[in-house]
Amino acid sequence: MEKATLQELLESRLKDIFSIEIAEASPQELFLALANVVKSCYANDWSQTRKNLLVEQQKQAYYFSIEFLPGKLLKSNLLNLGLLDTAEELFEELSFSLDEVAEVEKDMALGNGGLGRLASCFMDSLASLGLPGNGNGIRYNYGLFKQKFVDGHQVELPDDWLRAGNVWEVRKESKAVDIQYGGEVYLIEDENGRLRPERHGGYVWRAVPYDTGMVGYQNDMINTLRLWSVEVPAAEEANYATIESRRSLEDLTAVLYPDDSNERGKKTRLMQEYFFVSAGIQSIVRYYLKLNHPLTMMSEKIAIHINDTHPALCVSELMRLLLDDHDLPWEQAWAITVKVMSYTNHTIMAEALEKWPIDLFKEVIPRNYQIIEEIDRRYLEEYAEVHEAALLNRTRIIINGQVHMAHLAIIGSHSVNGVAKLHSDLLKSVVLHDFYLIFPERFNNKTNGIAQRRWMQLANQPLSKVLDTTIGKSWRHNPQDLQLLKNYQEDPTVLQRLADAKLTNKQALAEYIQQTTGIEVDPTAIFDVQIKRLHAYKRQLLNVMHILKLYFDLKDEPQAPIHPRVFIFGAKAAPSYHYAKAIIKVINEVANLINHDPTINDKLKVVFLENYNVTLAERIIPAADVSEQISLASKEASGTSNMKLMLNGAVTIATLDGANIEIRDAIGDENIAIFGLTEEEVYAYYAQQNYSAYAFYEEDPVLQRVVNAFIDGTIPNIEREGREVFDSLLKYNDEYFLLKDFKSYCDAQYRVDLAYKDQQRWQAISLMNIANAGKFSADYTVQNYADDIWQIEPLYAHVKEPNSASL
Ligand code: C3B
Repeated sequence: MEKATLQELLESRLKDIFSIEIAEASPQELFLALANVVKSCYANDWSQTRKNLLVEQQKQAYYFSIEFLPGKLLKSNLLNLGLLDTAEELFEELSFSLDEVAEVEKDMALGNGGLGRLASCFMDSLASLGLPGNGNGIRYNYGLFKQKFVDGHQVELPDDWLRAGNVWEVRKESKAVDIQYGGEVYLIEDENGRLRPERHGGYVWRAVPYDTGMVGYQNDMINTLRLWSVEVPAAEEANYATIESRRSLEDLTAVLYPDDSNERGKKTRLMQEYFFVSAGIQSIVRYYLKLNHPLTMMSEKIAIHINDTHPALCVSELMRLLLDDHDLPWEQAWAITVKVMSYTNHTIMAEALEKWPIDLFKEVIPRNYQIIEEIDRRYLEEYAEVHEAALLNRTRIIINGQVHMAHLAIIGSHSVNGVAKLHSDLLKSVVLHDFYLIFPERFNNKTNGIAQRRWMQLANQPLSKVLDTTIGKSWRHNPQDLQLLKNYQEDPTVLQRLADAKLTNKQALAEYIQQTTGIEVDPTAIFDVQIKRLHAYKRQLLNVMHILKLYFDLKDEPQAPIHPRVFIFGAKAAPSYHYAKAIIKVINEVANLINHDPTINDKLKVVFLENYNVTLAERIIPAADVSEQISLASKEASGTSNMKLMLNGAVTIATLDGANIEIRDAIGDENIAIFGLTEEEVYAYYAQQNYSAYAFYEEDPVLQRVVNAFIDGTIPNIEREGREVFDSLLKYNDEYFLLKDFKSYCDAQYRVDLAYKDQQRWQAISLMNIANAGKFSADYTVQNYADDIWQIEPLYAHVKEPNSASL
């Protein structure tokens, strides 16, 4: 599209919506008008995609996830439609900045962290590969809370993202479905001797879908992210006459639960899970019936993915529809279900493996409960002759009055995968070992990936430009073409250009830090970044301990040859996660201490940026020199910020955990700073039960000084929190082995400091990180899901751009 055409469209939208001219428009008005233009640019392709899928009867995948974290969509839609440059030029001509306009958009934060962001990266890749794959989730009125720091403490404020409306969504009233809750269900024998459910009492709520187009990268493919919102069914208006009764209904899709690992026992959460599962499955079956294909062949047209255990009810809900509404015999319904379903596990943390009390299940979804009981009974019966009773009792779905959602998902799916090699191995050998004995063929690995177009081109324009002029533009759809950069490892011009791009990004972040926190940071310092949810196992505390060590080193020897460093944190803690909140307070007070100590001479700065989200990640990641991936080995399933930071040229300090191992394998030991216990060593400690945090503390005076700092008044204002930290390390024997890993972590940090001082070497390492990051594109991950699990194929041929460079 020509610039002039875009301008005309923009002008006419501004007239239509606001009756104003461009010159009078505010960034808000420009955003809305431009977003509407963008939407109209893909409207036709969206309906065409749907039509073609129906005509071609192609198999489609449906990704069920209780979280999606798309972030802002304006620039990514412009990019994918091939309009980004044109829009940028136009706005510049009109003396506006596109960035300022894009800034207005609300960050769509319908997720907590890695799991939700992964779902959104997958949406991008599915569409960009031309693969028919749709998202199914919940349209929360309030996204993940906004984080503020008050006196160093985290305070949570509501994220009212929908207040000004959401320009991208389309309400599809005609596609609404009813969701049944509660009541009593009796099984009555019909004239053919078949047991039929008869429901007494209970209530019905309406699920209304809001669809958002997921725009493929310059290939005319538009998939759909369908998010469901609760409403009063038309026939029941009279029963919801009071504000209170309406509120209690509306509560269902009001808020995203802000704990990313544990929402045990909350009735509304279970109702949410059933809500988007039932709505999604009903709409899929309705669509499938339009194809006039026999139900028994459903797996030829439909793949349903269970993203973590939250949508595990997909299994019992599809069974319910096939049995109760379509009269299929149990065996047929079960065979269909298992072929259609697949499941991803995202964590080995026990608290995240959901279990629900059966009383709650019976109360909320009685018919699903009956079906789950029957699945459980038949499971025990079917495998009784093959496996020992003890094994079956450990793997059955209902154990000790609780429904185990992971068990339901595994028994009801043909594929179970982890999200990095190590994680998938641990599932087989430890966490889900019992299931592996029963269903070895179901287990596989799909290492996570990231959307390189968003995390490079959109987030990091300076670096994208260097890449484009050095190796061509093909990396956008052939991420492995980033390997071409390896040819320039010793090219001083290219290395300098990479360094310049990094500096530009660091200057921009330094400005943001100054504006939002008042802290001055020097862009020539090392920017050392740890951005992720706050969890004990991710060990932000280990990072703090190293910062304290450097602080003491500088106190003892102000001229110590340490390259200046800015430690940057971004992290939200679940509001109920007391210990994580204590760590936030400690980090903020350590920051206060160090940033205000003149004797440190600005050699160290600590910055904790508020309200870490996708948009903030897009600011921080391009400016990072060092990426902190320091979880205790075995605990981080994969991690994805490790991939984003690597792609942007940061050098990683890492334990051999999650995808860090694959990153190390891709770039070689010389381009990453590895430290700490291995997974085998961690498990050896568990087996021998001989870890003594105190022993490490006792023998290392440096460690003693650091650990004592939490309680000896060195860090002001953390009396309670400092004590909690101290006790977690010594009194409760340091669950995540920080004291054991401290020394090797400090050594790795020292190596990083040395490497940075040799800028030529540093830039070459950084280059190798960028060059090898293509492997971790979600395009490849999604292609693997498509080939191995979903068996879906592209609708349109993959559009390729000509590449000016070659190997
Ligand atoms: C996260 C894991 O903690 C990460 O290691 C992983 O990279 C991502 O999922 C994506 O697979 N995770 C999460 O964000 N929320 C959960 N409930 C479980 C895992």
